[in-house]
Amino acid sequence: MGIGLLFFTCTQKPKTIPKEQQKVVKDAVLLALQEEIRSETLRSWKDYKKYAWGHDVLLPLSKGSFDWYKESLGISPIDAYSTLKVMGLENEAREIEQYALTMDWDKDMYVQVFEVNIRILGGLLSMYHYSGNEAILEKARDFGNRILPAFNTPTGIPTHSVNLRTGKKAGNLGKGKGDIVNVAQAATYLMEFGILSYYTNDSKYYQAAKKATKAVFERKSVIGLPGEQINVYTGEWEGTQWHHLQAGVDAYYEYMYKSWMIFPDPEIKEIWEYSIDKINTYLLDKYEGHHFYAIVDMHTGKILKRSVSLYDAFFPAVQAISGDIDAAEKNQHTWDWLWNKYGLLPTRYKYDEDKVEYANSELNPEIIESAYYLHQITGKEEYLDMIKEYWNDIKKCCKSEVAFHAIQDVRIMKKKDYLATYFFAETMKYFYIAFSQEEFDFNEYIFTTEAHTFKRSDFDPKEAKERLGY
Ligand code: DMJ
Repeated sequence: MGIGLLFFTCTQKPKTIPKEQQKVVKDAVLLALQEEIRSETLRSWKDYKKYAWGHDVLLPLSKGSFDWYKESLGISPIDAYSTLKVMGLENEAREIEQYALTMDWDKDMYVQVFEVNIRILGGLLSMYHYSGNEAILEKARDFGNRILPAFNTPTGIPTHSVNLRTGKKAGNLGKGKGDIVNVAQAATYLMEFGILSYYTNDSKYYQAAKKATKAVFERKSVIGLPGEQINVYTGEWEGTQWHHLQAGVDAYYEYMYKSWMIFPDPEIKEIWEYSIDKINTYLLDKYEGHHFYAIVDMHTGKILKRSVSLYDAFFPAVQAISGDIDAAEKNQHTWDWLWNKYGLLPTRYKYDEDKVEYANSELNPEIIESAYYLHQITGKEEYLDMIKEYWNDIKKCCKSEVAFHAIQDVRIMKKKDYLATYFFAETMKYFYIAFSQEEFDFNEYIFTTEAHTFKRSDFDPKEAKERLGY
């Protein structure tokens, strides 16, 4: 301890920094973090362009690229657009807009309806939202029309895949065996399809999405829970008879609440109110001081497996925005506890055995997203501190010479050669807006499950009722 400090400590009351100056100090820290996120995003984006331009995914360790299907759908750029726009990276965003205009969706390829809806349709709609470019809206409409035939099934639940050229549907079980999709694949369309209906003044998209959501909801068990996997032709629950709010179900619940925030369809609100009550009754598992949401039997509500996946960390955000702050905070603290145990979240963790079931971690955004919502809604500094810590850990474990990389095993921080497209769409966006101050007003925006950004005020509730037809 220096003499000056000793003297100070013993003889004077510690000086309190005046309020005004405190704000300046805090702002400077946030400003620096925000700038760091922006420059790391730009660095990663330049790396994508250098090594993977025109392809779906950047492989950062091998400095290569990867396409989901036989031809690229430009998933990384379309996913990245709204984030670059939020960060004010105008030249980069404009370049993607030009690129999207060159995309021809007339491809003889089967694509996964759920994945391309949240990434491509959502990305294009957000691009239209920001640019006002009608040709981009046409690209979105064309894409929407090409995946819409998937919904033409006896239940109204879309098939797993659809051919972009022919509209032919394909299951994931092979010829003649039917088609089973999980609940998220069945019913995560209300936002993108609702927004497409709003912008095109054609209700058919929202109506298809709503029919699919209702088809899942109406097949709930006697205790009011849906299952996990459903046959789109027969409407029968297949496989495990499990229910949970993890990967494979997650965004079904997310869209029930969030879509209602911009398109106040009373039927969807009713479904949400019914469903959240069942989640709280059956899935919430208070276990050794933590609030987990377990895997339960859809018919009895009995807990079958005490295991969580990192995707479930989306839920505190939905709890917070729908008004259950207490539940949201307890849930977020559980996730934060798990993060601190490993320094990142493992994909699956069995909490009654303290066992990592799937050790990979792929720069997923959910825990950051929920901390951001909680910081905005409660104003509590602890959530901002969590986000700072997540950023430091990601920097420490995942920053590469080329962009960032995923992790194969969080227990030994073994690297994985992959940079998921949502890193651009979601992860860096949530960090950036969490560290931003006046420039980004949380209350003005709504985010899709892929964090594509829309101003709430863009959607007039009266117009929405007309255009979406509810
Ligand atoms: C994203 O692609 C979407 O948020 C999806 O709904 C599930 N989670 C991934 C990222 O983890």
